[in-house]
Amino acid sequence: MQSSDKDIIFSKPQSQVKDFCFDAQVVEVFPDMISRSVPGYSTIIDTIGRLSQQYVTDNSHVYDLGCSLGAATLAMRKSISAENCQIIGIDNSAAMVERCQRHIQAFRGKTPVEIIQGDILEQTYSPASMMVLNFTLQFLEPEKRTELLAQIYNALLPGGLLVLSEKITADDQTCNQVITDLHHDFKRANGYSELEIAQKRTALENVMRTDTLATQLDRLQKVGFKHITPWFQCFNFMSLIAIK
Ligand code: GEK
Repeated sequence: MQSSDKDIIFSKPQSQVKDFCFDAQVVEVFPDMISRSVPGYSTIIDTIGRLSQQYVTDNSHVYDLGCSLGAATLAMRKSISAENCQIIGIDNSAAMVERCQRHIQAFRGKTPVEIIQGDILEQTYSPASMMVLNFTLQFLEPEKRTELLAQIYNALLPGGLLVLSEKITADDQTCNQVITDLHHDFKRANGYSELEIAQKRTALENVMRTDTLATQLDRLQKVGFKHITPWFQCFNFMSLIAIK
């Protein structure tokens, strides 16, 4: 991923912490922010690339939903060997899309990429062999999440793959505290102060509502996926694969 400025957005005390949004200020520091905040992010991106080599089939579409700066899109474009495919990245943040388009153009690759600004709930999806929701579903209204997964299931070709990565809450309160503390330790070890951790937490409270693994599995089953497994977990961050 491209180099970026250091994330110091929450380093100064704010009299009132506003809800988090993916604006120009966040775009500037996004690669640094996500790599210092999400344990296993680079492993997940690399694995999405590896899975695309295996699952993307000739003459199909590939979607990166909530693509941000296109890290998963680029990992897939590097690895896809199938012919006549198209990768479509969608994000509803104008600032992200503008930066993502410039970033993608800086790299070469045989698979064409289109980056679209829009709400992933309001798209018409073409037949796809692989779709990625890498830490995006958690930003949708909880009651819209099943609707999106149903759209994804319908768009996927038989044998098609969804990668769903999410921050999760553990069912058990004691365990939830343990994994939350471990995540905060991870952030401290990556240079975030107590103030930054606390203010970011407040900023995300209303915009990122996390589910349990049981809820994630239940939704995927409800929309029709038959083959589902978590393949990665570090603290309260995990990634699942679901195959149609
Ligand atoms: C990565 N996947 O680097 N429609 C479209 N985009 C949305 C919507 C929506 N309804 N809601 C949120 N977003 C990326 C990281 S970040 C995760 C994904 C994070 C977008 C939002 O604008 C942001 O760019 C992205 O989803 C979530 O692999 O920052 O924790």
